[in-house]
Amino acid sequence: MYAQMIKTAGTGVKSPEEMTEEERRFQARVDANEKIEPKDWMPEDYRKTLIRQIGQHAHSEIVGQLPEGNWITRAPTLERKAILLAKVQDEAGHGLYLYCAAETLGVSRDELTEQLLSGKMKYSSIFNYPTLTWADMGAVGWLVDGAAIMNQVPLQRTSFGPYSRAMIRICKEESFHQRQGYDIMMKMAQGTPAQKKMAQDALNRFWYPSLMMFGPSDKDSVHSAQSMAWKIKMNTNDELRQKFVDQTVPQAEYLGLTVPDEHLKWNEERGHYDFSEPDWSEFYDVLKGNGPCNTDRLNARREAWEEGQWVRDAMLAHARKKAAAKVAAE
Ligand code: FAQ
Repeated sequence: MYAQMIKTAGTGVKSPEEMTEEERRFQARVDANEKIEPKDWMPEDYRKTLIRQIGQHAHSEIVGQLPEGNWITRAPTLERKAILLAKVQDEAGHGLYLYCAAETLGVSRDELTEQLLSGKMKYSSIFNYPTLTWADMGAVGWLVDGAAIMNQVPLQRTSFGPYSRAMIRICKEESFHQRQGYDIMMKMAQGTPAQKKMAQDALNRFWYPSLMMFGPSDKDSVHSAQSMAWKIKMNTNDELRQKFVDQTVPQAEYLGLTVPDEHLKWNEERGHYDFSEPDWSEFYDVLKGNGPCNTDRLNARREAWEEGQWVRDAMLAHARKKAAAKVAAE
């Protein structure tokens, strides 16, 4: 713990001397890789950070259905349609596990949804980009799910039990998603010149937005130091971005496609690729709500929420009726 604290000095992370006895005991449990469970004592900011991250993650899975859902009716074959449908349904399931994990921290799904719709809570920037062609289904599976797995595999070891357990299941499904995306890219890249061009165009448009999924550069990441001290995050944003680039560039080469970065180069000394940073002003602009699809995405979620009100009302009325009948029978 001390090494961690020294490393994060000046980042707002409390030193052991600044902690209360309860906080020291909590940090010792985290350092010993014990899982923190919902009823355990936890610092209020740990709880809030988890609600923010898990809630944002859940919203991403739910909003993330929209760009691919857009192509279900236009998939080129029945088999591709069935696969895409299953993938999009998986994302809905991921959202539900994550909302359940967040609920164990004392926030309701309704509250989280209201915060999403009011713009108080975020979802991943990537889902504010449009999916213009069938090749984009390949790029989303390959790059977006690829980036998601890179981030989520370490989160299987995160300190909060319900989040960690949700991640184990989610990661298994994400790896299938990534493969189906790569398979689409392969078909397109090996297809007609027009299909290969579509695959290249999809890579061109999704490359930098995928790099942005890992969050701002470490120097601008406000939450990383504390989240890593609490093992809510296991790696920094830049570490994961680098791993993603190192893994993905050879995959692009295998497809015969070109990563749209003229500065991309293998650095023998570092044992990593050197690459260009995304345009961070674009990232912050998308976060502010000015991406190409922000308004559409939120409108779609708002409509679904409003149209589903009668279902929630009916289920609540049924639950109340059943509870009243049980009391009457006792
Ligand atoms: N988009 O201090 P940091 C998926 C915000 S799942 C929007 O570095 P942190 C599956 C951040 O919230 C994809 N906002 O923040 C799928 C903070 O603002 P705040 C989602 C972003 O939390 C595939 C501010 O910037 N995955 O794709 C983004 O320590 C295909 C400062 O940043 C997860 O959520 C962004 N990209 O690190 C579904 C994984 N990046 O809240 C369908 C779990 C940063 O103070 C189809 N989350 N911000 O107002 C995490 O690992 C972290 O939350 C990070 C951000 C790494 C995303």
